[in-house]
Amino acid sequence: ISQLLQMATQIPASTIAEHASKDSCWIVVHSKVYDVTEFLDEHPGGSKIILKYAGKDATEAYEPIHPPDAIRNNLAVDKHIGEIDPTTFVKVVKEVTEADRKRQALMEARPPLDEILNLHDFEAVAKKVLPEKAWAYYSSASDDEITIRENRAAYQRIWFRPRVLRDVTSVDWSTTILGQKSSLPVYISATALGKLGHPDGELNLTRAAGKHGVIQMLPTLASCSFDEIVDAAVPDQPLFLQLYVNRDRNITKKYVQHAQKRGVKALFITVDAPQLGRREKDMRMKFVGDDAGAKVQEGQSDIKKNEGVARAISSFIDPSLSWKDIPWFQSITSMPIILKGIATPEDAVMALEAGVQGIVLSNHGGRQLDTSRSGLENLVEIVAALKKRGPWPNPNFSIFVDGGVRRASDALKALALGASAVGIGRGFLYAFCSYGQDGVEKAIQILRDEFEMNMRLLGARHLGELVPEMVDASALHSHAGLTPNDSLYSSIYQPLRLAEFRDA
Ligand code: PPY
Repeated sequence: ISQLLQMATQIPASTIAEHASKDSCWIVVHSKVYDVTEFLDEHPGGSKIILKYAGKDATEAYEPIHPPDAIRNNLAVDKHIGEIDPTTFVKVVKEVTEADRKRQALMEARPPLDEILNLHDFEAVAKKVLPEKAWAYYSSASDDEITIRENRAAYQRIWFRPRVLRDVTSVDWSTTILGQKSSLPVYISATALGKLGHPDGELNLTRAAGKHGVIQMLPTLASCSFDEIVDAAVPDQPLFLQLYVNRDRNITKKYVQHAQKRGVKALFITVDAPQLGRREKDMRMKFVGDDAGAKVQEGQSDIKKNEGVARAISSFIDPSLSWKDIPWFQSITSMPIILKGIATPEDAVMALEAGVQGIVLSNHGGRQLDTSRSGLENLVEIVAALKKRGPWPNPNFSIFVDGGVRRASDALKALALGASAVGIGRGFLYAFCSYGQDGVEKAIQILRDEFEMNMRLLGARHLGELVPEMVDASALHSHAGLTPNDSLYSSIYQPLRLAEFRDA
């Protein structure tokens, strides 16, 4: 009741403006007034960025990075001051910059959707139309970005061995993933901060997935709130959840149990990010321009300096997470548990023995440990190790692969080698950044067409007919030839020179 009373209090803009310092800092988000003075030092993105909006409406800056309910949930009720008096409210109109104008013109000049032929096309369009900081955050990978490029290259080292004369009039690429029907052997993998790239954020994915029978894995760090996304799903639309484990296990417990109550079908615990990798494209953004991303960390002496969007908000993730925690997760939920970010047979066997329902062979889209191998390369060794441990395929233990998947042919290679399904993160993200929900629907349609053609040409009428003999993976472990260039190093390396004549 006291909250209702407070929220009913109408506060004139002039009063809010009086609280514009670090000694008393009020901000407005979605017409509500909050006292964030004591929260300033706790803000994962630093205090500077909040102080920029002290005494003002912060909605525009808040929206892309936070779910709508984040402030209400994180701030004690007595800091919810009331509602802004609408008669005094002057909406902060964001200044239209030259970059905004350029982006708008590019949006209008985008290729029509029917000229988009593959998932790479979405990336090319997104690269041009996204705000610089969004592109830097989404596209960046760690260190020299070797692994992100290797993720693609690995698929090129596998060759098909197609079978012929099999009457491929009808082919079927539908499947079940963790017991849930899926029209594709592909799920939408979690990517964070969707509103950096499109005002509807992750909802673009949810709506397209619901319409076409595809499963979406919701990210812990979505821009939309968890409930908003679940509410946008059609009845019985299966959703999975990606989990970053909070240092405060009570927060994690509540989140997981709420997800289960709302019908989420599987929990993918991220295990490859005890600390966030250094994504230098994202970090460089600090030096560009003079607004939020540039100044967030200015003047702070701690580790948040120089960190870009991702690292600035990652401090809640618990680096102490260990195998010992798995029984706890099993005790708080009956959802299937999948460990996302397994990279060795040793850990795959430990996961099996821990009694989880599956693993994702992933290197986090090349964003964590650089020069770690591709999930595809690890798949071959991991399947071999698991085969020694019991029945194969194991109906109670699924292997997924993500990283670098852009074509149905990529997925077919992973499936032939033993994966149950593959995840695509950036491919779908770029589809909605460039064309919203229509883009995602188109991406799904493209994959369908590619599955149909490739399965016919491969002689597999359904996914059960994809066998290891249909691929030649003998070059997979050979990194010579297709190893991606180290482009940063190459551009600064001074070549050796031969002896020169004196007067040359
Ligand atoms: C990533 O950027 O790779 C993520 O997994 C999401 C994220 C975003 C911000 C902080 C921590 C993780």
